Amino acid sequence: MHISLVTTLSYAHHFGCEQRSNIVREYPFPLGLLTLAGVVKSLGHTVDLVDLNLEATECGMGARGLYQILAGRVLSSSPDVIGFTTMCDSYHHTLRIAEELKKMTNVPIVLGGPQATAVDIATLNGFPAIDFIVRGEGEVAFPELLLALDSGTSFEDVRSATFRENGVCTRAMDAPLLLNLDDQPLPDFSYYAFLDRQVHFLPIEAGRGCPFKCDFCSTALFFNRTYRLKGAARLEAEMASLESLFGGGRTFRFVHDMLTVNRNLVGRMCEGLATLSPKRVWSSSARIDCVRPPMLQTMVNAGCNEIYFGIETGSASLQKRIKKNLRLDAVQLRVAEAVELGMTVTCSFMAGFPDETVDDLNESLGLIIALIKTHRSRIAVQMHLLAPYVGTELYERYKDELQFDGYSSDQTGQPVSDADVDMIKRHPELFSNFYYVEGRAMARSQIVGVDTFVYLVLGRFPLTISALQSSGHTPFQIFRLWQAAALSENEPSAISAINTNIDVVVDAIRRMLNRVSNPTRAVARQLFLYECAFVDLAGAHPSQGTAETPTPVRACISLNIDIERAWEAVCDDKLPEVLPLGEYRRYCLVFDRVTGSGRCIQVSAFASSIIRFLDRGMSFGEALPEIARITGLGDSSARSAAIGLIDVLYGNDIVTDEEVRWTNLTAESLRTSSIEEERYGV
Ligand code: B12
Ligand code: SF4
Repeated sequence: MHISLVTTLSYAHHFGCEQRSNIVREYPFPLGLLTLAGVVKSLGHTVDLVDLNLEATECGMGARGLYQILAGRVLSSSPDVIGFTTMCDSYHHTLRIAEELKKMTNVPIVLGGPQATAVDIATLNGFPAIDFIVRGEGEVAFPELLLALDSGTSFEDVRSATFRENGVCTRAMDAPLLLNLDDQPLPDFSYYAFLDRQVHFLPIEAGRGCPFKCDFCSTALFFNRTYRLKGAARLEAEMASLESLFGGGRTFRFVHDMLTVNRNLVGRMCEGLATLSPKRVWSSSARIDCVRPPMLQTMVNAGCNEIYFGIETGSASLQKRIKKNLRLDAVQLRVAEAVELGMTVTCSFMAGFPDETVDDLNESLGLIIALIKTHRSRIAVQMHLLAPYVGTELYERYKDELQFDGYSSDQTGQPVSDADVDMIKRHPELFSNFYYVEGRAMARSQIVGVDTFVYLVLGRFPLTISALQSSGHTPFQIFRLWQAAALSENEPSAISAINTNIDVVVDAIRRMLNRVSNPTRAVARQLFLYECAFVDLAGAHPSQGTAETPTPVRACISLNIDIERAWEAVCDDKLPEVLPLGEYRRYCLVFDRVTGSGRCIQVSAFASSIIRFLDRGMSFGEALPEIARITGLGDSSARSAAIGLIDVLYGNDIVTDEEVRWTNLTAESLRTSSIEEERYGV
């Protein structure tokens, strides 16, 4: 049979793939469909893979009649069967494209994947366009369904199928879970061969299943809580196959619900991977209570350089209530161990649990700030609003209380049109992830924007926030101050993580600082100015500079912050003691006063000491020994080098006429002045 396998429609929003030729470094490959393509092709079927996101970006996401156009594309290869994969964020698109298809053809339409599995009966009841749903893993069930369709036999024996029989929705018995993933055909990535070397991160399914029972999580149930892990030989075969398509030297994302559950299996897998030549680099997710230092070390030896920890909440009591049950005293320890081993760590948090209190959220925000302060650029934090997924224990408990306000979690993540909203409101049982549950102890209005606050305020302005915190504000109070400032000029949706624009965030911080009155406001303001400069430096973080590596620097005539010392002071809660900040001199910040736009310029430590000199923090004579030390040059060569650099800085408008006049210097006068006699201090 010829099968059209169709992706979800959502990446364009998430990943900004503008054109087929301009694909991002990390493409969200539809791993489930590529896996199924491998399986059914090995059985003699042919497969056309339709990536709706590529198709939609070609004709424009907002194109008139988009669903019709996409349906036409699905039919273009004249399939005998159409199979959609599904996710909660994009289920409305899937259903509407299926409806368009049904107007054009009688070809059977099959849905599979996480969302259709969770809402199989409700979907068949509400949408006649859908003929079949395959629940859970597709490797056994989908070929059985194809066989039944081809031979015209009954669907009763198609395991894991949900179908209509005499107008009644019926579930066939479940297919057994695959216990051995190693012997399955390789996923067929050839459909994306056109990406060639553009993608750097490549996904590999390392295994399936998680035995834990967190009450908000839908994945554990999907794989029936049965943990499986592929062996090193299989993983190597998958990596080699991907490298043959996309080139060597890639980083692999090991996809697994919870890779580190079984210490022995992980140990064996890592031992195998450690012997590979060349050794491959990979990332994975884990629970902090399922990785002790020996396992972390083994993983690092095997090539793991990045780890993702789902922490969810910084409140010990909420940990228990959501059944995550992590011991929070282990968080800092485990993250420190991973960082120490050279890993990059991501810690993910959630907010918006129905019984979450202000204290709970305060503890989460406090833990996030503490993690950022301790680990700086080695750690990334995420904050997701709870999305009540169908199929979770939490959903079952609150499904009668779902409310919709158009402000969705980034776990749902995409803008919806009026027609979508209509559909979502008619079917809360299908689209629960777009809804929320009003908190018992905290109103929805109290947490709007907390996701943006963590990503863009704590993530980009940690010094500013820490300065406010050290003056006595709790993290929750700071969030509320920022939220009030952000909401005073914007609709709630404008500060959602999805739609947000960094300018909205920055303006709100500025307004918030104007409203705060406390002794450290001046400090917070200075730090804010400093951190603003980095907003333009994609990926750069103020804490990244060291004596060895260039520190991002910005031109601001009198703002010279020794950022290392400021960090230390903030982290030790000693900021007020080491005021005023203006006295700290180490790495200078260069701020483009001409455009006033906060243009960022990276300069070396050497250049920064020159600029510091020009900022009249010290005399040329005082600066020179340090310049000589940094450059390793003797005094006289260092002096020539410094003068040359000032010429360059001056010539490139990094320092301005005014500054040069202010220090009573010109490049010319520098050349002629005597070092000992020059003193341009305050
Ligand atoms: C890797 C991953 C991603 C990647 C890649 C996504 C992708 N399109 O493949 C990225 C980071 C981009 C991502 C993004 C998102 N993800 Co995600 N993601 C995962 C993860 C960890 C693994 C998915 C995977 O590749 N599994 C391996 C493959 C082989 O399994 P599979 O896709 O389930 O496919 C099997 C079956 O489902 C079935 N099947 C699948 N499709 C079809 C189709 C047919 C016709 C048939 C018959 C069978 C079938 O057969 C396959 C083989 O057995 C899962 C968690 C998990 N363990 O499942 C979450 C998960 C799928 N993601 C989820 C969500 C919510 C999202 C986001 C909305 C938000 C977010 N969390 O970031 C976005 C949406 C993006 C999108 N629409 O694609 C939820 C989905 C819940 C739901 N009810 O829909 C999950 C389950 C995690 C969770 N939080 O509970 N995700
Ligand atoms: S949140 Fe993580 S640990 Fe908890 S059940 Fe889901 S996959 Fe397992």
